[in-house]
Amino acid sequence: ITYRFPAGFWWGSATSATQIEGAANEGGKGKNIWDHWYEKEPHRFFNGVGPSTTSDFYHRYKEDIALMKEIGHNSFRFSISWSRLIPDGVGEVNPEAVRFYNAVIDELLASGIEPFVNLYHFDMPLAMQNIGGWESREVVDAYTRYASICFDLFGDRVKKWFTHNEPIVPVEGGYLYDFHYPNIVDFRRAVQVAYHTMIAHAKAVAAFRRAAIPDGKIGIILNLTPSYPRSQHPADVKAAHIADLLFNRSFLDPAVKGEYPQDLIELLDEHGFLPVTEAGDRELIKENTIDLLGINYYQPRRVKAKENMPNPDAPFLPERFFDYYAMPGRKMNPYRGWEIYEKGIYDILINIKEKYGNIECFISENGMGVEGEERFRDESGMIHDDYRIEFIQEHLKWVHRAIEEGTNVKGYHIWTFMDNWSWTNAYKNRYGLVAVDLENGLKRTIKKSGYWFKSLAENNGF
Ligand code: BGP
Repeated sequence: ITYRFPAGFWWGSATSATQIEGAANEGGKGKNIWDHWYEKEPHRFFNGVGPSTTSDFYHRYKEDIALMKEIGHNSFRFSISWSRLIPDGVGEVNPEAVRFYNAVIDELLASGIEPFVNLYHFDMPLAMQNIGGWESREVVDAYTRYASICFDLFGDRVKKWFTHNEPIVPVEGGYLYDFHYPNIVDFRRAVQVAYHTMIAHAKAVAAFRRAAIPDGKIGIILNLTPSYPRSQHPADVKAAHIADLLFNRSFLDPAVKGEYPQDLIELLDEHGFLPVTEAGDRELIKENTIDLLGINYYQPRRVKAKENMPNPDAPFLPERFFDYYAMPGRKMNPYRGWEIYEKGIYDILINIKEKYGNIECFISENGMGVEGEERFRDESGMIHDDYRIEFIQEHLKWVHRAIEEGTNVKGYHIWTFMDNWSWTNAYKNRYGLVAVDLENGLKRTIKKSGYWFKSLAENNGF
C-alpha cells in the first residue's frame, strides 16, 4: 500500500433522491420541479427519459444497500426528497415517506454504513416553486420547517447532515444559464436566489442547534471550482478573483466564516445587484457556521481578462467580468466536456486549510461520467472501467498529499454508487461503481471499479 489514509476514513458514495429513487408518482410524493419540467419538455435535455423511474432505489434499496456493503462502503450520502416528505412543501408530513426513509436509514445502519443525509439536492417542490421558489422568503421558512421535521424524525440515528448540495447550481441552472426549471435568465434574481439559499441554510443550522442531536454535525456541500487565471497579469488575476467570489466564495465564506467577502458585496453594489435583505440576516449568518464541509470536485475554472466587450443589450451574466480560457494541452473528459485536473482537489484542500481555519471536511463528490459503457462489458457481464479506477487514483494521490500536509480531510465519496438519472443528460453519462442495465429491468452489476473500490476501502488505501 503506497497511499494509506487515516484510520476511520469515510469511504462511500453520494446520490440524490430525484436521481435514484424513481417512484415519483408513488408513495404519496408531491411533484417537484423536475417532474413538472419533464412533463413540459421531455426532450429538451432528457432524451425522453424522465425522473419517474430512474434507478428505482425506492423499491430496491435493500438490494442496493447490500451491494454498497459488498463494495466496501462505510458511509453513504443520499438526499431526502422534500416533495416526498411534505408533498406540497408546507403541509402534512407523508407517513409513507417517513416509513421509506426510516427503512433506508435502518438498513444502512444494520449494514454498518453510516448515513449522510442531505436535505436539498436541486429538487424544489412544485408548490413552493409556484410561490416563488428561493426568491421567496416564505419558501425559506417552509424549508426551515422541513429541515426541523427531518432532524426530529431521523436525528436519533442520522448524525451527519447537510443543508444543500451545490447551491450555486440551481442559481446557474435556473436563473442564469437556462438548464434548470424555472429557466429564467436574470442576474438580479439569481443573486436573490443565492442569498436566500444561504439564509435558508443558516436557519436550518440554527434549527439543528436547537434540535441538539447528540454527536450530530451539520454542514453544506459545495462544488468548489478552483479559479485559475490564464497568467499572472493583474487583469487575469482579477478576472479569476471575481470568478472565485461569484462561484465559490458566495457560499463558502458565509457558510464557514459567517460573513460575505467585502469585495463581493462591493462588486454587487457597484452594479446595482445587492439582494433584498431583512433585519437580523447578518447576525443569523454570523451565528450559524457549519461543523463539516463537503467538497464536490469535478473541474477547475480557467479564466482570463475580458477581451471582447459585452454586447450591452445581452443579459448581464457573470461573463461580464471574465472570459473563459482553455488551457493548451489540458486533459478532458470527452463525454462530459469537463477538464480533468487532479491537482485542483489539492489546491482546494490547501486553501481550506490556510484560509478557512482547516475546518473538518471531506470529498463529497468526485467522479467520471462516461457514455456508452456497455461496450466494455465482458461475457460475465462486468464493465471494465479502468479509466474510472485511474481517475479515482489520480485524485486520491492529491488528497493523500493534502492530508500529509495537515489538511483535515475525513473521507472520500465518489459520485456515484450506481448509474443514475441526471439533470441534463438523463442516462447518457454513467458514473456508477455499479452498472444499471436499462435494457434488462434495471439489473445491477458491480463494475471493475466497484471491486477496486472494495479493496481500496478494505486496505484503507491503494
Ligand atoms: C454534480 C451533482 C450531481 C451529479 C454530478 C454529475 O454537480 O451534484 O447531482 O449529477 O454533478 O453531473 P452530471 O450528471 O450533470 O454529469
